[in-house]
Amino acid sequence: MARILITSALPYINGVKHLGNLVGSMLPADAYARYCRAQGHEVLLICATDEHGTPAELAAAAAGQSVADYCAELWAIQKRLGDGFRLSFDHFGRSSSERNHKLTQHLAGRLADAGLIEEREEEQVYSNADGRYLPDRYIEGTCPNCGYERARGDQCENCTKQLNPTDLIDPRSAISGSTDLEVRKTKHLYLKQSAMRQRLSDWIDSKKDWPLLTTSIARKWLNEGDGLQDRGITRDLDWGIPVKRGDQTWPGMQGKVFYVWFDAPIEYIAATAEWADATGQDDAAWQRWWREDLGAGDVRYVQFMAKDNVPFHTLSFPVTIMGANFDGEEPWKLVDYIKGFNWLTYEGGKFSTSQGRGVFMDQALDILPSDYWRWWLLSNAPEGSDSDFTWGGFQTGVNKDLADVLGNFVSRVTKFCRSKFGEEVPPGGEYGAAEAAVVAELTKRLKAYEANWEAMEIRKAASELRAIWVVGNEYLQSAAPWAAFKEDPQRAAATVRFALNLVRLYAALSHPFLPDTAEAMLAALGLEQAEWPKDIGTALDALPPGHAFTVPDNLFAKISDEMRAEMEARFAGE
Ligand code: B3M
Ligand code: ZN
Repeated sequence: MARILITSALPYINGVKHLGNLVGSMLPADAYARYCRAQGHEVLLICATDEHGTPAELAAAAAGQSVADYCAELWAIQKRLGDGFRLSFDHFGRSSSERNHKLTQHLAGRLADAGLIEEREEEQVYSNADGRYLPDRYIEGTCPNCGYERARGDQCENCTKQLNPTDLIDPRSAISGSTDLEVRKTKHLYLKQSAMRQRLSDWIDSKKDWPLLTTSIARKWLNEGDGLQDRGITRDLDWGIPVKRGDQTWPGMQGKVFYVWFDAPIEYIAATAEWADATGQDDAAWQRWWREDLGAGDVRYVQFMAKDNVPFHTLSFPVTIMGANFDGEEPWKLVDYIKGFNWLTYEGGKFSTSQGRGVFMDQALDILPSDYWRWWLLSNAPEGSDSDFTWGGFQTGVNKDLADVLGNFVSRVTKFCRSKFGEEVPPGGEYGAAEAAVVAELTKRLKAYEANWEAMEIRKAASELRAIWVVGNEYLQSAAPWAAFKEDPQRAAATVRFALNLVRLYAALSHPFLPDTAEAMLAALGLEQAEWPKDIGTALDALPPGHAFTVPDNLFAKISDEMRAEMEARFAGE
């Protein structure tokens, strides 16, 4: 039994997230956590809303609310939707929490003590038309690195380079489009990332098992050009965590807040403290996940995120973590494995809130139960490359995998049993060669399925699971108890008993992907849970003759062509 800490990238507060956001971090983190729990590991799954920065301010202004009220409301909405998708977070926190204020200020103080923070007079863009400083991503312009014309002031989304706003060529306000911008002088704190370059580089080199997607992005910014740049970690904004050094004021920093990307990853830790608070535990309870000197030495820490977040998690946040331990007094836990994702596109293009293009989490749950989405999204997760959501592909995935394979199997065996033997696992007959062959095949497939999960190869895990369901269908098809029943009812009884045990096995194995369906399958079998199989033969002997069951409602409804067409039209955008 291991201890596994899992964090999902924190969804930004400004609005309901779309399916691409969901599959890029939160959903796979949940599925992996469910798998790990099923193995008997001690798991802590943490997420939170990322509430600071200009987008939150602007979204609140657009909604005519104070930023605090807006964030509270959107947090509640995101929490409810996460619950709707069965995201099994141990805690869904808020980066605006008191815990994060304190911890961010504390770590900034530690970094200053380490000599890793430097005050610099900075030139910052002020928009006369907008009457405000324009931070980071509210300045658009041409990327100096790759020439992309719509690069943002914090990062170029085309080449992933982290930028400072004044790096942009031909800048304009992303709020008003105005080019009436002036550069004003203002003082800010810089984190001397460059001083940690060698340590970061050695650390990345030591991660032999990390996927190329992750290490190549990190190496790129460590090694290209002048190497790793220092980062401004404060901003001239009202909303955010006030710049303090521990609990002391920071001279010259009055009225400024920390940069959202400085405090957001710290919220992984702070949210764990929020979890301890919410569950009536003391500090030791969260520290044993995060402090190597306080019990986190044996924790394996895994992060899930989309690829544009990778530089912040392989470079910036590790600088905070490593830097804060400059004197060996505060050994915070560094990430052990980063699972990065590419993009999910929508019908060949981008999801867009403003154009109403693509499906967002609230809409998805209004249309179909969460397991339908979970299955398609996870079995098509953008792992090796981008994937594209199409209604046609979704229809095929739901109808073929869920309805025709899993749903059909469960329905056939339970209905047939009820009609011939009643609603109890039938006695009689013996398992023979056909059953032995299924046990042998599933033993092999279970190994592969587990190996895919261990490697966090989610698409491969999904296709292995599908193959495991197919084995049951093919078994039932060729054993054909409906035909055997007349001449050899004992044989039919053994087949049905074996197949009912397969339903139980499938519930256990499907649970990381399909938690509600797994629960419905178990409920039909009168079980509360089914442990993960250690041995297929034993697992398929679990339900004894006489065990009562009920026939569940159809597990999945098929998506019709009419519905597909209607949905295609509804979400196509302007
Ligand atoms: N909030 C993702 C985004 O909105 C960002 C992740 C933070 S993880 C610490 O682009
Ligand atoms: Zn670029």
